[in-house]
Amino acid sequence: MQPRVVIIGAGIVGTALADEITRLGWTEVTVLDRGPLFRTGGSTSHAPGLVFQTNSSKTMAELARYTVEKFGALDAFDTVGGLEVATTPERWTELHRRRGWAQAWGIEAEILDPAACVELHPMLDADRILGGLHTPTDGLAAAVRAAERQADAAADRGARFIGYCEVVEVLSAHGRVTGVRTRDGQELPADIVVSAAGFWGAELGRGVGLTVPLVPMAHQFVKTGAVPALDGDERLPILRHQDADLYYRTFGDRIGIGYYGHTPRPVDMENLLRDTAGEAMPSMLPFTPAEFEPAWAASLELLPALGDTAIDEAFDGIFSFTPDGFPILGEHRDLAGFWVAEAVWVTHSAGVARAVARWIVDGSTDIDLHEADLYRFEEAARSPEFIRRTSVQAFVEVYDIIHPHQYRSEPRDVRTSPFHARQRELGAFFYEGALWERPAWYEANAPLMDEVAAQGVAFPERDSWSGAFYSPISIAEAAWTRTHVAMFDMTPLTRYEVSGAGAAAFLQELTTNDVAKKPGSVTYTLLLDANGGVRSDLTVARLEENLFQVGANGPLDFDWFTRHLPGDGSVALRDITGGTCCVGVWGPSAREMVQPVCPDNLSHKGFGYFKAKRTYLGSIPVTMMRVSYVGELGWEIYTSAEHGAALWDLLWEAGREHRVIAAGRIAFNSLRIEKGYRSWGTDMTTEHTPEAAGLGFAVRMSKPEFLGKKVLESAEPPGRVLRTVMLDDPAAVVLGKEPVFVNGEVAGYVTSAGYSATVGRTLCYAWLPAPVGPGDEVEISYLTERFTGRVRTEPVVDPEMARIRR
Ligand code: FAD
Ligand code: THG
Repeated sequence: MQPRVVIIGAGIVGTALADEITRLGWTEVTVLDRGPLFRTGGSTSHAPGLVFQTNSSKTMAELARYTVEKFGALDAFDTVGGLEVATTPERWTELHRRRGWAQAWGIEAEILDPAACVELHPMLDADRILGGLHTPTDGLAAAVRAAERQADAAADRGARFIGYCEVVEVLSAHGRVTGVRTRDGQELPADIVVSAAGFWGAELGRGVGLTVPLVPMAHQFVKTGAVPALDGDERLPILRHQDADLYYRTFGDRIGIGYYGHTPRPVDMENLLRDTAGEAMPSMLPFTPAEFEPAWAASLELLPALGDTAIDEAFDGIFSFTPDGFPILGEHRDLAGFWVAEAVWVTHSAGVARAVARWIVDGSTDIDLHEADLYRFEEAARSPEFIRRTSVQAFVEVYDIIHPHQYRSEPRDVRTSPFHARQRELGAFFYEGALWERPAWYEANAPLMDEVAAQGVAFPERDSWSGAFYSPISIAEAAWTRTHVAMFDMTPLTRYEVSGAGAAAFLQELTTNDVAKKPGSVTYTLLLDANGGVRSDLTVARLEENLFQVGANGPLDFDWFTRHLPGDGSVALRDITGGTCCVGVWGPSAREMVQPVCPDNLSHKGFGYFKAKRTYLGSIPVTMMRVSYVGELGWEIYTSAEHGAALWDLLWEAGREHRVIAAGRIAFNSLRIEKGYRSWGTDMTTEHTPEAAGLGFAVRMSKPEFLGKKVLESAEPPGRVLRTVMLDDPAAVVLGKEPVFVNGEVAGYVTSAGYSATVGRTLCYAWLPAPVGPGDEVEISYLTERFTGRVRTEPVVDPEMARIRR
């Protein structure tokens, strides 16, 4: 029998899901909505439907592209094109960066001068703009029509749609959904319940003990009266004026204007129905005209013809914002069969629905959804306070120019390592990541710059963009690590303890490498999904027969592990990140530095590469692993949090005669790229096989069974592979996500990059067609420039592994 699916919500997401799920052959689908079909009163009912596909995220761009194609085929899309204009030099540069994303993700886009912009959109005042970015395939979705068409397709396959039917409770038994109860007391049985309830989703989640981190927010939208300059037949492109937080579309001879510059107004769901009582829909709040005044003034400047008309209709519409701007997708871990697909724009709706339908029906997706995964949030990020503050911030920043290395300005200091006080004394500049304070560089190392410069290390000048959130001190720190020794705070590295009689078998079946080695061994290994895509890369240290310490990449790994734990209780999983800390001591002097404070023999024979040992440093109990993501001799040294400060001081003292430094994330990143080490989520994702990502060495096909093995057995050689590229110009810098050209054509994109102190050039990883190999020339566009570079053999530094294995 087919699973019975109930979808809560008949907005653009619920209807698209019904279409995509039935298309995959599950036809026992019922879609319920509290409002009338298909103008339900939700966000979709009044969404003006602008679809700008370009996004810094490749995934989001692809979700949008699919939506455009699908709505086009449903006759619910008008390809009027998208135009984003710049009125400041910063925005003008930003539009070039956005063109880069478009090119990298395969969306047609061109930079236009003011005259060409006016030709496309004659209402524009050419003197007000520096130019624009034109994306011809962008346009207008007819959201309600698209919902209706998709519902029709689903209904043809057997799906049912019921309006005026509010779900008041999700029913469950033994950790599985069993159905829903509606306001009129009916119970509808179900094996799968998908909450596609839009901004109501957080409430529905709460009802089943699930945090859905979204905040409903008001957003102003107005329509003008007739604009005399328009005859109503023009097909003007959708328009963005991001410098003033504004966007525009035409409705015949009227103009619709959306505004994000007003005071953020999170909506209190308890009072929703009261607050929206006088409005046409429960997703519409009364207009707040004073808040719109700057928007109207800015609009008159950009589009002077608006002076001949006035605002005719206006409201404050409600839709969802999330802490990082991405949707919330996935299945409740503790209530099997309960799924969410929320905080999704019309722009991405069909793409999201296609991916989620596959996830529900097949168990995995072909598109990387990690940025949108329900379980991507750290524990502290699930607090109501964090969700509210960061979602408000996401509203404020929606059209801002965000630097790739820009970190949250608030809340800060939520997670600090035991070394934090010492790091501040050394003048650390902190980045925020996963709520941790992470030193990016230390001002205390500034004097080293002259010293390493005297040894030939170069410090090229940077432009203001690549020079932001950056210090050349990081170059000195990286160089110092390769010549002396440095301490890196590795505390934010997520780590788990996996224990019990079944632990070895569990890790052996879940990961690609042979991890069931002798106690004291460490193994680099991969998590694959059912498609053979790389879900994560891990280090697995076997500390005892039945006790492993796993170094992981974040909350999604914990989620994956938890979902795969055997039901018999033979394996225990514990996140030990917060209760422990870690210092990486790496560099040619590491052994001489640490040996005097350690009772164990730290020689290469006594403590080999990729081995682990529990021992003491002074009187501090530690676990040491001879692992180095920076590719130098040394150890990750772990202890419990209460010993952290003492550990740092002990090492600092021991390192004094070796001139040890503390080094930050920027140096760390550049060193790992020199060594050919990948960073999961940036360099590779589930869209890539191990072989394509250059990680085939971590897959042990001779193992009897592991998740993903079957697919790899019959996998074709990869068409695209991850390569290291070295830029030619010593002063050239890229930051990630730039398009890469081969013979003048877009051939791939940059993932991550860093300036290598060792070779005096920027190195980056790029996904490229497999035939493009070492020695081949490429070009990379960076803002308004283009740099040349060459594919290099890997790793660029120490291919013989002489520095690590000695
Ligand atoms: P909704 O359309 O809100 O659908 C959710 C449905 O769930 C509703 O119909 C609701 O009645 C139903 N529901 C909720 N709870 C229950 C329950 N307990 N039982 C039964 N049914 C329930 N996006 C763009 O891409 N481009 C734009 O230009 C754009 N402009 C916008 C302008 C404004 C003014 C607003 C407000 C939003 C705009 N958006 C835009 C955002 C976009 O409208 C939304 O992100 C999108 O419509 C959300 O779709 P949805 O299906 O998730 O939610
Ligand atoms: N330390 C620990 N765990 C981790 C990381 C870490 N887990 C997550 C992430 N970082 C994993 N990434 C890597 C990448 C490369 C290496 C280690 C962790 C590495 N690779 C060597 C190589 O490729 O030559 C060794 C591989 C091998 O011998 O199999 O060292 O930083 N604890």
